[in-house]
Amino acid sequence: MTQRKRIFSGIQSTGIPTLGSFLGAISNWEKLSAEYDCLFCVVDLHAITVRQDPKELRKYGREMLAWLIALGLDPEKSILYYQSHVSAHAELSWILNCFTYMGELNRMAQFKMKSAKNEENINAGLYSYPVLQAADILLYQTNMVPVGEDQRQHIELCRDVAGRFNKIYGDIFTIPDAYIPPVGAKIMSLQNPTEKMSKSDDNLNACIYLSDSTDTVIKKFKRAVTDSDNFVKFSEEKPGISNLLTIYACMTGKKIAECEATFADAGYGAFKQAVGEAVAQNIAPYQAEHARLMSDPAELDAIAARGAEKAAASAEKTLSKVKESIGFVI
Ligand code: AQP
Repeated sequence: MTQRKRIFSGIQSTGIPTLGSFLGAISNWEKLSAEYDCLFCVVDLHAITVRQDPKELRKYGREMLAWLIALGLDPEKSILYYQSHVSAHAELSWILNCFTYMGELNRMAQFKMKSAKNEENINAGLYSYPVLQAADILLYQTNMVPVGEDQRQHIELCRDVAGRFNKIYGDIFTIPDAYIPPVGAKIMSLQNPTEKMSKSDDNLNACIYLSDSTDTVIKKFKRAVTDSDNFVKFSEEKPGISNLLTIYACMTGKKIAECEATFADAGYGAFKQAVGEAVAQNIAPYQAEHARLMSDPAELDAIAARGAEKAAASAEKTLSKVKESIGFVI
């Protein structure tokens, strides 16, 4: 029997997931979970690289797990768990820190962006975030990592570190490939379409949260920043309209050119209304399922505990190989 290939991916418990993380990552996790052996992780260790309120962090952790299930990840088929429940992540991260160069980390775009936003708290964790991410992935002998475009650079670094380690110690880690979707890999802010839509954006209008009501979704799309020529066309010079076209294409399963044709004579008002309605309609059933799951936190905790147990057993195998190869007394 041939073994199924393995997928790992994670999402931070820093808030309610956005339309960006849904289209760039989670919707693909759901599709891929039918044919791969999958682990999906709420990466709460990553979340604390930015200061978090303890109550909120715990609340968003459970909420995120509930979102993953509501969005179609089946805990009977995929392993779902919290990163902090499997200590091997932190352990391998330390080891890989010793195989990652500061020059490599200095080049990471996310570190530059996040440290510019958090000048008062540029901590070592924020700097070595990609090393922990590499540990997350490599612990499970992952073949493929489905992520949004913003994570491409981190996956490249993970591959480099794994390759370096293997060169010294033999074939310890599987070298993973990134899976970046052809459409929807970078959903942009509705208020600044040259920046990524981000769940921790201070401007609530910039972001569609999966929990937003139909009215809120439609209002946010109506207020979306575009340009003034009133022509619905995908182009580099029209980042706002191009972003809305991408969202509409993902929501309806149509090609961008088809969407352009549909709205060729419509004007921006009608186009924005249609995008808002398509998104609201699409996310409503997930919201109902999320509310149902959140009404039973004990069951969510039990799912996470079962997931962590399976993940830890798998992680331990890689960690033992790593420790043995390095020369730790075992
Ligand atoms: N706007 C986006 N478009 C496409 N993909 C996106 N992802 C996030 N935003 C977009 C993808 O979602 C996965 C989980 O991301 P994350 O929440 O762990 O971290 P992030 O990329 O830092 O997302 P945020 O929303 O910007 O979080 P905060 O505000 O806490 O930093 C990843 O695969 C990511 O590519």
